[in-house]
Amino acid sequence: MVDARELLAQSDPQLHGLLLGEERRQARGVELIPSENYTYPEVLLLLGSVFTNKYAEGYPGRRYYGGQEFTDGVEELARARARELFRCEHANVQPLSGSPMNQAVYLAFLDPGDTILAMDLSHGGHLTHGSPVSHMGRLFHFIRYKTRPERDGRVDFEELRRLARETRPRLVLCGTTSSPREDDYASFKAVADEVGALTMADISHIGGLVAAGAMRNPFDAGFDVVTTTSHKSLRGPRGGMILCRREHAERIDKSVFPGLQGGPHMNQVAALALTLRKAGEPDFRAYAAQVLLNAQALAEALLDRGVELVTGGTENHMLVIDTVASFGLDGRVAERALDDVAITVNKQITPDDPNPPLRPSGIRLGTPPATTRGMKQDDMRRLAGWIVEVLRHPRTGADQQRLRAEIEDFCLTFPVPGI
Ligand code: DSN
Repeated sequence: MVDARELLAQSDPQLHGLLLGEERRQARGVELIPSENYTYPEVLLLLGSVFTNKYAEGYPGRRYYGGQEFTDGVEELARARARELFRCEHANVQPLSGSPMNQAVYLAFLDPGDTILAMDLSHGGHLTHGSPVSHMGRLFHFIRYKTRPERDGRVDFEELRRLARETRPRLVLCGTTSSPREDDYASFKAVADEVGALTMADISHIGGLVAAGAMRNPFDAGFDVVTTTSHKSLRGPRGGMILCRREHAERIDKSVFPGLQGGPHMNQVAALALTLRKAGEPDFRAYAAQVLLNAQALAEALLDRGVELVTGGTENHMLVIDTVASFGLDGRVAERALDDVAITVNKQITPDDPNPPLRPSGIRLGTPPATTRGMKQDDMRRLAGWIVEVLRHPRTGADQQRLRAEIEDFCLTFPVPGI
């Protein structure tokens, strides 16, 4: 059998070098970006499999091209596993990623100009939740609610109710991309019901934690639609899923294809099917519980060292450090200082941030990838120590190299699956 790696090294040494570099970076450093993870070796295999060759427009049993005897089986498996895991009546597993996934939901139910109530970007919402720089923000009329002025990350549901009565949204959207709080789905549903709006929860960040029963499931509060990406806490291939009640199935499916997308990426759907099987196993439930324990340990260790966390702690897998308040550094400088010692985080805007998005006031950290590598609470405390040390006294020269080597040695004791 031809060794694909050797082939790549011969046919494109430059690209091969970049692949080796990225593998080395992932193995020697630690990924603390909360939306990332290290996927399963089987997912890497399926992503690189012959399923990538196949066009499969349509849905199982209703395709536009022939040769679907295996792709139909793959998609059926993924759909059935998603329904069981998230306890829902219908699953569309074709969205290519998170943004088209959310777009497909809006376009399934709403007309241009319709009103959607969604979380403000700086308070935790996503770009597709109505940021003016997203096409969705131009197409629909987003009213963006915020968390309470106390900066505790909670939503003021009286204020939300007032906004809903005033603006009569057709859709009430919750779910966040940078909030360390767990959503109160029942209260969102009560507000939406009062004004006759549909309910949608974007649980992209916490999809794996919900699947494992470690966090609340919006369907328990009677939500209409739930969206989640598959590559974050769920640990799968890049992609998205739209989960919904049976009555919405046809609208959702038509909106994804032919409304928004062409052929699904069947290699990705196959990898998702595998991911969903793994997510139903006891090991994954233990993993999700450890993700939360690690986030608590990291938060406590940072707070003990006087670090200011937005919302004062975490209820999920992520935390946001106000680096300006804690260290007098903007998020871009903090991200770079940590990158220099092999700790990868991302700069993050904070609620009503006075600074611009590329030079915001904070950084965002999360525990799913480190937990995948087997790190536990003691390791989080060690990481917290390094983070504070570096941000208090950003390192340069030989001093930086010494610390980087120490952190790399630590990381190398936790192998990256698939490398
Ligand atoms: N890029 C994702 C995140 O980091 O949260 C959301 O789009």
